[in-house]
Order: sequence, then structure tokens, then C-alpha cells
Amino acid sequence: MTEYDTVSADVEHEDEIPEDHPRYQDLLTRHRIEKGVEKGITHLQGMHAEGRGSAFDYLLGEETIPSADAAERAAAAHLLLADHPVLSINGNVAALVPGEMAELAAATGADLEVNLFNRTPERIGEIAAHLRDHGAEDVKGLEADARIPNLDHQRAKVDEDGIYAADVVLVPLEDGDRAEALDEMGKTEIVIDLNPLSRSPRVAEVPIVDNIIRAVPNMTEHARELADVDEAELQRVIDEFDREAALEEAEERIRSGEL
Ligand code: PTJ
Repeated sequence: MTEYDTVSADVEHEDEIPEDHPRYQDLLTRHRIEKGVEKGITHLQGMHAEGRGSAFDYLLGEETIPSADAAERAAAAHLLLADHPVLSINGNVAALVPGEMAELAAATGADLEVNLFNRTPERIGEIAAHLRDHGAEDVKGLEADARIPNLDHQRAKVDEDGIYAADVVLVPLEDGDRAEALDEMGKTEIVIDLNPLSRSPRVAEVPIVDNIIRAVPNMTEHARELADVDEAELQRVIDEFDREAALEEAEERIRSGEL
């Protein structure tokens, strides 16, 4: 037990969480989600989603396993090769990694689009403003002038010149129905989800089983490294990634991980 093992339950700012606390990442994500709910960015259900994710992360050892790193590199290559890449943002993503998503968009030339499971105009507006406060230049999702086929009305809403037209879409912490519907539209899907058994990573071309707070900065780092390589090399990175093996490795780690 160190002097840092106890952290106030009433943390006002995340700087108050000591970085050497053994549960630092978990405390940080919990704090960001709580603030997101207070600001009206994150839906209350986002807390439930975060709890589920954090249980899987605990079993993974709260680290980026090698197959997740390979997935993050392949995802960066897909985004760089795409004609029209889009990064989808929901209330949890906006609370956890707003600036990091803006950096990934800048590093890959992708658009950012707010796309919500529990959609309200107020949350869409709040999230777009929050992203701009964290460095995003242009935020899509406010027009909602197109629909994803085979989904109920509210959940299907997207921008025609955003997710609807995209060839590669990053959908972090996505619900299974929408991930399947996007897959049926023929999009190349990159999914970040700590549960390797969830439908969303199972339909993704690139399933990333990692915590979004580690995954997104690592994707940006890979994108910067790959920025000047030719298309053949990007394609090689994509072809070398084995999605089945990555899902299996993550599941194996979760089932047998030493705690
Ligand atoms: O903001 P909205 O209205 O779009 O709603 C967003 C949530 C997340 C509430 C909504 O999409 C939802 O209910 O999602 P699910 O079905 O709970 O799926 C979320 C998935 O993300 C689960 O499989 C979690 O394990 C996973 N997850 C949660 N936190 C993280 C995570 N994966 C990676 N990093 C995390 N920090």
C-alpha cells in the first residue's frame, strides 16, 4: 500500500489523480465519464458501458497487447489509404479522448462525425462544441441528411458527406446493430472495443481490443510513422494483419490472464 492508494472520491480535476496510482487508468476513465455525464455529453448508459469495458481491461492487464498494437497499425494504414475516412464520435468517446481524436483526424486526413446511439439535438451540439474546444476543426453529424439502411430512424441518422459517403469508418465503442448495418453498406470498419466477443469487433475488418485511451494515441503515432510510406507499403501493413488471430489472442488473454 502506498500513500497514493487512497484517492479522494470527490476528484474535481483529473490532475488530482496520481499517475503512479496502481489503478490510474481506471480512475482517469471513470473521472472523465463522470464529467461527461455532468456536462451533458455522455449518456447515463455510457457509465454502464464504461464499467463493462473496465472489467475487460482489468482482465487484459490494462495494457496494449501485441495483437492490438498490430491492429492499431493496420487501422492507421487503412485510414491513410482511404479516399474518405471518417471517425465516429459518441458520448463516451467525446468524454474520454476528444483531443486525441482531433489529433488522429489531423494525422490521417479523416473527418470527425458525431453519431449517437441515444440521439438528441442538444447532445449532438454539446459534443461538437466540446470537440472544437479540444482542437477539432470541422465536426460533422449536425446535418443528419442521410440514413444508414436497415436501422431504426434515430440511430440511422448520418451526414451524407460524412459516414454515409465514407469508405473507411472508425467506430469506437459501437453498438452491434449499427456496426452490422455499416458493414452491410460495404464500409471498411475499424472497431475499438474491449470485449472481443461483442458483435461490433466481430464484424469489423480491423477489431481493436484495447482501451480507447491507449488505442487512439497509438494509432496516431503509427499514422505519423507511416505518413511518408508509399501505398504498396501501407497495403502490406494491412495484408499482414490477421483479424481472426487478433480476436483469438485477445480472448485468450482475457480468459487466462494472470492478475
Ligand atoms: O453516446 P451514445 O448515445 O452514442 O451511447 C454510447 C454507448 C457507449 C452508451 C452505447 O453505444 C452503448 O450502449 O454501447 P454498448 O452496447 O454498451 O457497447 C460499448 C462497448 O464498448 C462494450 O463492449 C464495452 O466493453 C466497450 N468499452 C467500454 N469502454 C471502453 C470500451 N472499449 C474500449 N475502451 C473503453 N474505454
